[in-house]
Amino acid sequence: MKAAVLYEPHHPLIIEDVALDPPKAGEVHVKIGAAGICRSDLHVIKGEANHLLPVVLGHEGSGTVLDVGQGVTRVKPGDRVILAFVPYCGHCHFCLSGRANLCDLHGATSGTLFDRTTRLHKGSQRIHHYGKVACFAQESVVPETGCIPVSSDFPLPQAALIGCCVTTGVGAAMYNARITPGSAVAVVGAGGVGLNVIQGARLLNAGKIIAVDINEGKLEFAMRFGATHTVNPTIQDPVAAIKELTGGLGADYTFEVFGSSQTVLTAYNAARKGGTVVVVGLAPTGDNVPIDPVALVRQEKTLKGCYYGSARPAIDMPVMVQLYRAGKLDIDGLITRTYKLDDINQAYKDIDGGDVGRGVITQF
Ligand code: COD
Ligand code: ZN
Repeated sequence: MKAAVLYEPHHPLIIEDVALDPPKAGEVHVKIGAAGICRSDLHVIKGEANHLLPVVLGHEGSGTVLDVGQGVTRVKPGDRVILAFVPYCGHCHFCLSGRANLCDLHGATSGTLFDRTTRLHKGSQRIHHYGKVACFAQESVVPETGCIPVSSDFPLPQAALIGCCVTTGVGAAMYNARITPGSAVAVVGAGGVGLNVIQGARLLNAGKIIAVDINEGKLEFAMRFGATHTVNPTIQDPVAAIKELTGGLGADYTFEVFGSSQTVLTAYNAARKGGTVVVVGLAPTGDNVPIDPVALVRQEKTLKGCYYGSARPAIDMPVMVQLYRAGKLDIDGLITRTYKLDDINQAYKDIDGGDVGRGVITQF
């Protein structure tokens, strides 16, 4: 089957035929229907995040079950599924305490399936699976717990986006920050994930929602998803601007949704005393944020990380499906470009070049 393989950072993905072994026990063979273009894959392509290579990237996917391995009960051939990039083992401390997004076994087996082997290979060369999803391919084999069933009339591109940007962004607002009505919120980075933090804040009845981005087009686009104010750090000091918009206090909740020490610091400094700073982006490996520990104490700020929207995919993705169906989450409007798998390198140039919204691969 055809897949897009990354052999080396800073090099284009190679579209080629690779072998995909049948699913083992507890695994599911899926025909990929849609795959979103997310900056996290770009972090690996650019060498900003380390990953075992070669790898089939793509962690925002949906598809149809082709066949299942031994003992699989959650899905059957023909089912439509959202693919979760943190499937859970169900046995570790974190799974058992209701934080399946932090599953230990998933973290310890990064790049492979749970049994530490890959189903993907080319001759004798093993090819890794990004996020145990590897959806930049015609087909994939994924853990059963990474399959979240949706009804067969649910659109595949929208299902794919629930697999990453919607759940990561809305979840950061809803499950991690738990924004209270009337709050002032600032979101640094209004890309695919940031727009979903913004619409999550709108859903939770935030008072002010300030979008911060260096790209004017992204700021205009953010107004459609609920931003009430915009700030462009290339034109004004973002911290001063956020303070001015919040009566000199700073925001109750700030979110960092790009992935750099600079934007983390902006989010941190723009939060008011007692405010909450939620970091969603992964800064490049080795990057450090200079935070004054004395001010942290005196100002009682809360600085938190948020992975996968602090969501429990099996429980919370069906909530995203319901909110979309009820017209409370706009996923259609997020999808601004569609691509063929063959055009994946162009798709990554487009996200890096600053195109608004989300691109989705719909032809494999
Ligand atoms: N100030 C404000 N905005 C900025 C700045 C800046 N200095 N620099 C860039 N931006 C903006 C860009 O213009 C862009 O609009 C936005 O930041 C980033 O948007 P996208 O669409 O390029 O990126 P996303 O939304 O697809 O991904 C953002 C993440 C933070 C999720 C991603 O980069 C990341 O770090 N992922 C790792 C964390 C994670 O959970 N990964 C797993 C699945 S995503
Ligand atoms: Zn993503």
